[in-house]
Amino acid sequence: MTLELFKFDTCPYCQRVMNFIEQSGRTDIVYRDIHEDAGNRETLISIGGKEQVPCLFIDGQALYESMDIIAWLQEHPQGR
Ligand SMILES: N[C@@H](CCC(=O)N[C@@H](CS)C(=O)NCC(=O)O)C(=O)O
Repeated sequence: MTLELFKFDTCPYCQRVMNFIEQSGRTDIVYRDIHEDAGNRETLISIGGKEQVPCLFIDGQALYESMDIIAWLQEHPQGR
């Protein structure tokens, strides 16, 4: 399963998700910063349909909303 988190670092909702990821110790999520790389922003908009972050791509499918992302990650621990 491929997990990619579209984010930027000063976004408090992104921080919430990234803090959760860090605390849970999981290492299976690739970060895609939309401010550091315009290509990431374009990918987010073209696939997700809007520029909002955080957005977790789960095998290329977009999941928005920080609390929904955290809930999904809790339900899908790394390596299971
Ligand atoms: N309810 C959302 C709020 C996310 C949000 O407002 N993100 C801001 C950045 S801090 C954003 O992407 N704004 C641009 C937009 O919504 O198009 C969440 O919890 O994830």
